[in-house]
Amino acid sequence: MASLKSKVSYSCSNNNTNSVPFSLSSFYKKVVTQIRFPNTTISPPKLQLQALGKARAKVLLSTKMAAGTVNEVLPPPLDSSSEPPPVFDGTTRLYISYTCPYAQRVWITRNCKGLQDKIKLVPIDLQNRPAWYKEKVYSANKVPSLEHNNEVKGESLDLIKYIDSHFEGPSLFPQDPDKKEFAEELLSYTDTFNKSVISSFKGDGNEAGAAFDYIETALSKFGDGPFFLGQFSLVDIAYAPFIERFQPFSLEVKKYDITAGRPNLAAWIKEMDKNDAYKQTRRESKELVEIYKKRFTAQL
Ligand SMILES: N[C@@H](CCC(=O)N[C@@H](CS)C(=O)NCC(=O)O)C(=O)O
Repeated sequence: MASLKSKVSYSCSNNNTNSVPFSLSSFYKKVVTQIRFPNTTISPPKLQLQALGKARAKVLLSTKMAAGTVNEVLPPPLDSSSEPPPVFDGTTRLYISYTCPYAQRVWITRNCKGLQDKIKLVPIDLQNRPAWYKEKVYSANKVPSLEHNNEVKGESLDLIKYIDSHFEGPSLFPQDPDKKEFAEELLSYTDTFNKSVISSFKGDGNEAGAAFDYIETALSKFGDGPFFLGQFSLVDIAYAPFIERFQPFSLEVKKYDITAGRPNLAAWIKEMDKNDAYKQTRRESKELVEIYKKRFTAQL
């Protein structure tokens, strides 16, 4: 007997019901524990629709959508030949680049909160950037930026907090004061962490081990892993796009396994790999390694 539970991903909770911190969790649990399917050759989505009937299927699909589990058709990037979108027409737009880790943080947050219908993705080709992006949208000319309520805001760490607090969907920031304080510490450490690792990739030193040790220790701070703060949060989102790049590059080019001797980090990566909202934002690690090779190997 395959239960629906194995087919529905709790994108933000990673199928780990113990870590589901959100009000939606009890709803998910109710839905998934009520419905079971016999083994069959029918593909899972079809099977789900048939077995559920229209009304319940609708509930399930919207649940999957809210949890970021429905695969979105991603729009092609806009380049110098593209017309600008009708900026400030009331649409909320998230300008990203598909390969930018900073933009990815905001994209994951949007998916995790189930805001696919509320926040429109506008990918930009940074290599062939449209002039209107700087002129009409975001004068800093970087991604990510968010067009919302007739304003455009930038800076990924500010944006993930902004989206978490200004939009519906499960809260991605802890309530507990100790965890809140540690969340801020971890968020402000992200730049130092990235710089240390990247400088070691450039061959400037050997700070990467210490930076990964910091993460390993942070992951055990409250003893309620696998996430930084027990529950999945903005902190996991802030680190994920970078660790996603550092791990394969380090292994392939530096012959250094960042998870060796770091069981908490290994468990965190494994858990993050199950997160559908995050998975939809990921690129092939081969592509990411190639980008880093171009950026760093010339300097090695
Ligand atoms: N501190 C910014 C960094 C954003 C950033 O550097 N984005 C890169 C792409 S990954 C960018 O837009 N670069 C274009 C440029 O610097 O011209 C944030 O956290 O959002």
